[in-house]
Amino acid sequence: MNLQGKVAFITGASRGIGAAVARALSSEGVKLGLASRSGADLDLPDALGLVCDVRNRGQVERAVAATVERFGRLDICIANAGVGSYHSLVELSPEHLEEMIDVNLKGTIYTHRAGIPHLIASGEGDLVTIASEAGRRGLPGEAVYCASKFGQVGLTRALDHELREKNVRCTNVCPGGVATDFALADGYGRTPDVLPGMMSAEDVAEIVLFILTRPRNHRILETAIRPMTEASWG
Ligand code: NJP
Repeated sequence: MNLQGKVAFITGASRGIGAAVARALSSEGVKLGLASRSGADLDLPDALGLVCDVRNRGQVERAVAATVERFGRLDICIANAGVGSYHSLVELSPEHLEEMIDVNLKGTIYTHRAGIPHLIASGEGDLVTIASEAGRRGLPGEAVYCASKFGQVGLTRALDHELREKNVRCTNVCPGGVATDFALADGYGRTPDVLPGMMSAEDVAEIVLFILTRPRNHRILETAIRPMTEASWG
């Protein structure tokens, strides 16, 4: 399916997976609303950089509205912004606990809630959540991250029921380790020692492009992607 002229809104688009998805969509002729706290537009053509903290529902609503105002429609809504912090539940700082729930879970709810009316109006909508393998399995030291990612997965699965008959396709993307700042951040992301085997952000962006370019007679509900260096956890 050709994406030329479609309009997408992406959160966490300033770097990592979000930026790679933005570049991949731009190369297919998609116009972009790119939301992040830094508001980078990545110097892409037909891209609107939007300063937006997804923890703030009003900012998310205004960023989606600005995208629609600029480009006249919204066909694709991608909730990607996310943070991770890995400790046992009792050792996890209250600040990181709140941040993971607020950014990963509430931010995704706010993003899709703001995008959905426009996706329905488009007549051919796509809603994508960048979740995680941690949204499919419980992982040690990741209780709150898993809780936030299971929440994203549940949200998107439920939205599939609400939106299928309105021709909006809803997809969870569940990667394992991806070599981004998220993975590199010392003591905050996943361990850097497994980086050489990790996937690239561009690998994930290719999957997203594949999902969005399927013929409209079917939809991909979930993709689980893992580097060859990671076990599949059963
Ligand atoms: O992370 P990173 P990834 N409001 O750190 C933005 C999931 N995932 O690309 O605000 C708005 O490179 C931040 O921009 P800025 C992961 O859970 C990853 O790896 O300017 N935006 C930046 O653009 C997440 O959901 C791995 O600082 C906020 C972006 O988010 C998604 O993939 C594995 C924000 C983060 O870029 C993208 O992560 C996996 C806020 N409050 C799932 N806070 C992995 N990398 O290994 C942050 O299973 N951002």
